[in-house]
Amino acid sequence: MHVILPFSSDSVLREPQDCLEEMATLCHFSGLLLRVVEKRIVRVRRPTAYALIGKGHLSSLRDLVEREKLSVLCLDADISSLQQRNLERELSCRVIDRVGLILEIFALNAKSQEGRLQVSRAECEWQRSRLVQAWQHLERQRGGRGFLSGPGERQIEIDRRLLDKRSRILDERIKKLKRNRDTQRRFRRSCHLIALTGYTNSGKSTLFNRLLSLPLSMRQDTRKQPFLTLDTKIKRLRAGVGPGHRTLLLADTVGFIMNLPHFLFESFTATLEEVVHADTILHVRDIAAANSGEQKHEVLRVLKSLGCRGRIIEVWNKIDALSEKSRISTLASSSGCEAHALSALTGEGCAGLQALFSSFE
Ligand SMILES: Nc1nc2c(ncn2[C@@H]2O[C@H](COP(=O)(O)OP(=O)(O)OP(=O)(O)O)[C@@H](O)[C@H]2O)c(=O)[nH]1
Ligand SMILES: [Mg+2]
Repeated sequence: MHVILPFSSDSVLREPQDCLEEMATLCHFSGLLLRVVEKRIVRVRRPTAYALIGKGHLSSLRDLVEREKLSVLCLDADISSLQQRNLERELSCRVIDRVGLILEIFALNAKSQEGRLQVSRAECEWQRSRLVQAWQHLERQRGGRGFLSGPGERQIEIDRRLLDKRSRILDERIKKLKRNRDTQRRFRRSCHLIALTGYTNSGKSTLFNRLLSLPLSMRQDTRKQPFLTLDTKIKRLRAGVGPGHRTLLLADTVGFIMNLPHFLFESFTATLEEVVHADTILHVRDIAAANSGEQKHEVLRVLKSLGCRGRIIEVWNKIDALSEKSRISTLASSSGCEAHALSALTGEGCAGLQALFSSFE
């Protein structure tokens, strides 16, 4: 049995309820066979170095774990490995944080060699980011050999060196694969590259399949799961008809989610390079999602931080899932924003987007 505990402070702009639902989804698809038995919002005003939460919260959680016989506790918070250890000792159950869950999903969905290497690289960076806080308590202690360093400082150095070594090995292997990718990209340079990007589950892969009219065996997987697509897939796309038709390239890429730590993007630079180098970025939005606007801003923030230079065109997907009233208003506002409102699932509105492709240089 499991429980979810998003921690939210007053400074956090997101709705706690949205965070809870998102954590429940992440738990469900983590591959850890978690069954959510309770979702609870615990407000942490002053995080503690020991276990993030104070004595009062710890004691009420201890009661809950005992009463429900919980085996795992998932937190919507970044915790150091020291805080994790302390929480696990205090509560007598396993503790996993949000990034830990996301990494579990990444590991589950990484199919290619490059994808798996990038996930391992991200795991190294994650461990390293948690190390810094984990040994702070020992760093303050003096003693042992050396003049300035305490035992914590030596331990953190050992751990860091081990992680550095592993990161270097992974980097070398990723670099080798990247060279192949660069060669392929040089061959493709003459073709206009369109990258499908957007929030996870917005319908990028469904649109990819639709625009390419791929046969069943070659379609991208589009089950309703976060981060199902981890490896970039590129296919030729024919725009226009007759002898004057053009050949473009269409790329399906990894999706984004709120507040992903930057190291995760850094570990996935090889995959995200296609987005960075794209001539046109189709920003696929789930226009029926309750927090669609919030998702848009997160995606734009990430695209900016990646240094994307391509022209961004918005695609308002899932119009079939809207009520008749919001559908009419969405269609009206889409033309004002030069966005393409469509349904990748039913095909409605896709012809307008395909017609636009013929004008791409
Ligand atoms: N109702 C509706 N559902 C859609 C539409 N497009 C996609 N979906 C559904 O949304 C879910 C996610 O679709 P995907 O195409 O896998 O989304 P994605 O953006 O590629 O997701 P990740 O690769 O996991 O980031 C699936 O259950 C799709 O069937 C649409 O136009 N309408
Ligand atoms: Mg996908």
